[in-house]
Amino acid sequence: MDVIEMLKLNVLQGRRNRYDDGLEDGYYGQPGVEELVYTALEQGISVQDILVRGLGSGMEEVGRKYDRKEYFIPDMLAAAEAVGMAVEVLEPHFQREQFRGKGKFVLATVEKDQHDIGKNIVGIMIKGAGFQVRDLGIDVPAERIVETVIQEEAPFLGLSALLDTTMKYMAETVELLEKKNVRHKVKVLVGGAPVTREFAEKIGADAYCKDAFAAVEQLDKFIQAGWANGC
Ligand code: B12
Repeated sequence: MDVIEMLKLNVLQGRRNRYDDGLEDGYYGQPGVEELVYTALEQGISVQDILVRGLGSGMEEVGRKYDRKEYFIPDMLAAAEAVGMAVEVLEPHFQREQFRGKGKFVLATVEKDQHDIGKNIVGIMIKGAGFQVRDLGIDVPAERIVETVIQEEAPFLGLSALLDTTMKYMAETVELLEKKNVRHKVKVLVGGAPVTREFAEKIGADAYCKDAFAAVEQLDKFIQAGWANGC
């Protein structure tokens, strides 16, 4: 099994490091997600591959298991913690300070939503692509998001929602941008498992992105079209 497969397996087992037991017996003492991330980096595997093919794909499988009622909330939490820790280890490896010139990107998980794994992956990838990311975290009210966009004069905003019940706060945020008369100054990207292209269009967002790669591609398209740095 290669290191990416082992990463996926250890996300599924919810093992942060070698001292975690895992959901099944027999793992204690073996490398967990933290050690495997270091091994992958040593092997020259890219941060994108570690994030998307290893951690992201492991979390997607966790989601499927939860849907099939094979996993429950504590299992999801253990997996999420393992991924969260790996993301922290990876972050410094994906900072290319010299290429930060593509513009500011404000990023947030909307109000009443605490899911942040996908958002964090998007944040790291966008940072790596040369944007200056201002991550406001989870459960962020529309007022705070819009205030930050205005203060930072950010040309890009990314909103994440993982719950049917919180998608409406994306719409609220876009409406507030209109109300404050700054909607024309910022491109709004939306994403998260329940979000669709149709929903994005309906609420007047500029783009729906199915994953972090799509987000980077979309941002580059905006820039090629002449949109950057507070247009
Ligand atoms: C992990 C998880 C949790 C963890 C979250 C931990 C964390 N730190 O994030 C915990 C255990 C806390 C949790 C809690 C809950 N969860 Co939950 N959770 C999940 C799970 C299993 C995985 C989500 C995930 O991390 N996916 C992996 C990442 C990599 O994928 P992603 O988030 O989709 O992100 C990618 C893209 O969507 C996109 N993207 C995401 N955001 C953005 C933003 C932008 C700007 C862009 C461009 C792109 C983009 O790019 C990302 C990377 O490629 C999903 C199942 C699923 N199928 O999604 C359920 C799921 C989202 N949860 C669900 C539910 C119901 C809950 C709870 C209400 C459960 C409960 N009864 O308490 C609570 C709600 C808590 C809250 N208020 O937010 C439901 C939502 C159902 C719905 N449609 O509304 C799901 C779908 C499970 C299910 N099938 O029922 N959850």
